Amino acid sequence: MSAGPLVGIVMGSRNDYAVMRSAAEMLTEFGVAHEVRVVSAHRTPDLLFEYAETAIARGLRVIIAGAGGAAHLPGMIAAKTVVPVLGVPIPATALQGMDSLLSIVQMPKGVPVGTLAIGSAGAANAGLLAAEILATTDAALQAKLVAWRAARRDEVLAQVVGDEV
Ligand code: RP5
Repeated sequence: MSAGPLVGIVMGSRNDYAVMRSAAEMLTEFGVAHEVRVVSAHRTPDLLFEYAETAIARGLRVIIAGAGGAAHLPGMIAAKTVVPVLGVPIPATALQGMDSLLSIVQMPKGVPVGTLAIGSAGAANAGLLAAEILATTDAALQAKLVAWRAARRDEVLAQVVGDEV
């Protein structure tokens, strides 16, 4: 495995981290090397270009991009690299992330962004999906993912709901 981060987690504002930490926590749970950066499409556009343009050379295999509002960050990163980009809509405005979801999911044909659910569930799933992508070439990681799923199954099977007579 590469010594550097395999997954880049970026977000438009440090305020997005309250949501995006769920992606980082998932990657930490699976021992996937990752980095976390604030990269804003409209506040730091030059950094955005540099981040995307150097992603392959730095060994990034997946980029998770979270953004609120008009949420152009995931699409702009995808426009500048062929590293797979997973987009997470952040509920940061009065529209509670619907604006971000529609911005991210409606990428024109030719520049894909894999779009997750709004908020923490989407961020966690982005982390899981990034691990699953890496696991296609990493049998040990794949085994961890299978074990994790089995543990979730067992939790549900052990649940008792209400009284039975
Ligand atoms: C977007 O605008 C960010 O992704 C964030 O969700 C939203 C608001 O940013 P802040 O004003 O909270 O920094 O760029």
